Amino acid sequence: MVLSFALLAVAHLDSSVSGKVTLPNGKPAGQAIVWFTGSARPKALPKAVVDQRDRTFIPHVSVVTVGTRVDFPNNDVIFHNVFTEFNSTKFDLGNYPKGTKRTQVFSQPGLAVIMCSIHPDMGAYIMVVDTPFYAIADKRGEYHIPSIPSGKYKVEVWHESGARASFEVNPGQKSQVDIPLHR
Ligand SMILES: [Cu+2]
Repeated sequence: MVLSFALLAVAHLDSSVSGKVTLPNGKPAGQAIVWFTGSARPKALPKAVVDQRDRTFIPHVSVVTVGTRVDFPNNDVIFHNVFTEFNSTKFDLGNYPKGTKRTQVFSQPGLAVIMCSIHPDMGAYIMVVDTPFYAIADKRGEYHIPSIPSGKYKVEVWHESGARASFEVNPGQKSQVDIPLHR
């Protein structure tokens, strides 16, 4: 009786998933975005910001859940513009000065490519995901997703270089998932 109770408890425990993402050349895929889509739907994040300082969007790569409102403050001494291509739709938040901000809600999953029409070398990416289970790999390509319920998930991985991966996994059966990307 005690034993069966223990097994039941283990079976229902959430697991964590970790691993290393590598590029097709074997190097670490730093800032790769990894997300596990299953039956759980996410809440919108309470806050997300892509800042503009020193002619740079910060962070360069971010991930948000569907429905998240992203602020784009201008904290630079010069004017910036923010325009986005998202799900083949272009948004233009206009040109705006230091100390002001514009906001965009991302209501569907997909990749948003953020650009500034004044400074063509400025760029950032926001991946919008329809799941609460995601991570951005560190510069060594290592990612960690804490507390994910066991079950079948579609894993998708995106990297700025264009390298990708897509496969299925059950985190209840496998806690170390290394991911080699391909073109
Ligand atoms: Cu700019």
